[in-house]
Amino acid sequence: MKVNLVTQIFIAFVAAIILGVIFGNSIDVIAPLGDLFLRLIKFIIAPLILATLVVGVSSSGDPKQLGRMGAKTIIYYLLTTALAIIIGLAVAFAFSPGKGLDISAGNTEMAKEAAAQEPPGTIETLLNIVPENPFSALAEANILQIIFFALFIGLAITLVGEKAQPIYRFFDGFAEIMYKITGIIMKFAPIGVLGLVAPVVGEYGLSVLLPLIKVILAVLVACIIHAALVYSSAVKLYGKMSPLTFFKGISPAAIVAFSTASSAGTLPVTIKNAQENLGVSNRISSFVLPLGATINMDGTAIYQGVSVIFIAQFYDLNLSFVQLLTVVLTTVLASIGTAGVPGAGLIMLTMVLTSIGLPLEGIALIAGIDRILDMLRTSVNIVGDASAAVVVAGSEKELRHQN
Ligand code: DAS
Repeated sequence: MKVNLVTQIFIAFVAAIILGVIFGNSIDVIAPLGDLFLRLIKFIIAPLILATLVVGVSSSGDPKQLGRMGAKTIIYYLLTTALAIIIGLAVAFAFSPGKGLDISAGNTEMAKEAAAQEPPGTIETLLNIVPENPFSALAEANILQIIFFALFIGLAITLVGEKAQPIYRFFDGFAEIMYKITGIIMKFAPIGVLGLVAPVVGEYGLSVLLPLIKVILAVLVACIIHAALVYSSAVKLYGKMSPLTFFKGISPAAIVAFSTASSAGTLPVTIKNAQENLGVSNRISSFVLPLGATINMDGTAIYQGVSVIFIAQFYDLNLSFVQLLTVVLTTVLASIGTAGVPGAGLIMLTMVLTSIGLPLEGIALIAGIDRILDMLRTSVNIVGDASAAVVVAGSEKELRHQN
C-alpha cells in the first residue's frame, strides 16, 4: 500500500519524538540527515523565488493588479500579527507563567548573545529591501531583496512586451525546473524531519522543560487559539475553504517548519503545499509566501506576548496599559525586521523588552527552551503565511476550486 507523503511526514515526526525520548542525546547520530535535508531545501530558495516571482508578476502584467495584491497582503499580515500579540498577552495573563517561579539557572550565555545582536530598525529594514547588487542578493538568499529584484524584472518584461518574451520563456521554464527539484527534495522530507526532530527531543529532557512548562503551554494554547480563530475564519470567509482542508493541506510545511525552526528554509515546501494542496495560483503564492516568510511572524508575536508577561511576573513588575500597547506596536513593527531563521524571535524579544524597560536578564530564563518555542512559533508563522495566500488568492479569484 503506497503511503502518501503527508502521512510519511507525520509518521516520521511521531517516530522522531519516540526515538528522542528512548535514546536521549545518543540519537544525535542521525542529526546529519536533518542537516542534509535543511541544506537541500535552502539551496533552492533563491532561484525558486526569483523564477516563480518573475513569472508571476510578468504573467499578471497589470501594475494596478500587482498593487492591489501587495496592499491586501501587507494589510492582512499587519492585522493578523496584531491579533496574534493580543491573543498571546491574553493567554499569558490567564496562565500567569511567571508567578511564584523559582529558577536559579538560566541560559545567560544565549541571552547575552541575543541582547548583543542589535536587530535592524524598521527604517533600515525597509531601505535594505533595495539590493545594491542583485547578484549578491541571490548569493546571500536575501529574500526581500530577491522579491524587489523579481518584481522589477517581471514588471519590465510586461512593459517591454514582445522583445522580452524570450526572457519570460526562460524564467517560465526555470520556474518549472525549480518546482520539479522541490518535488524531488520533498521525497526526502520524512528522513529529514526524523533527523531534525529526534536530536532536539533527545536533548531537551523533561528536567529542562518542566520548570517552564507553563510558558510552553501558554505559547501552545495561544497558537492554537490564534490558528483556530483567525486563520479558520479568514480562509472560510475569503477563500470559501473549509478550515480542515486548509490545515491538512499546509500540514507538511508546518511539520517541516517545526523541524527546521526556519520560515525561509521551509519556503519551498510552503509554496508547494499552497499550490498543490490549497489551490493557490503560482502568481499569488510566489509573491505572498516569500514576503510572509520574512515579514509575517504571528507565532513569534504570540511568543513575544507570553515572554513579556512571563518576565514581568518573574520580576514582580506590573505592566501599565500604555506599556502593553507599546508591546503590541513594537512587536508588529519588529516582526517586519525579523529574518525567517532559527532564533530570530529571541533577538527580537530584546527589542520588545527594551521598549518597555523590562530587564534583558529575563531572556536568560527562557533562552534554554528557545529551540522548542522556536519550533512552535515557526510552524504558526508559515501557517499564517499560507492563510494569507488563500485569502489574497480567494479575493483575487485565483483559488483553483473557485474556477
Ligand atoms: N525561527 C523564526 C522563523 O523562521 C521565528 C522566530 O525565531 O521567532 O520564522
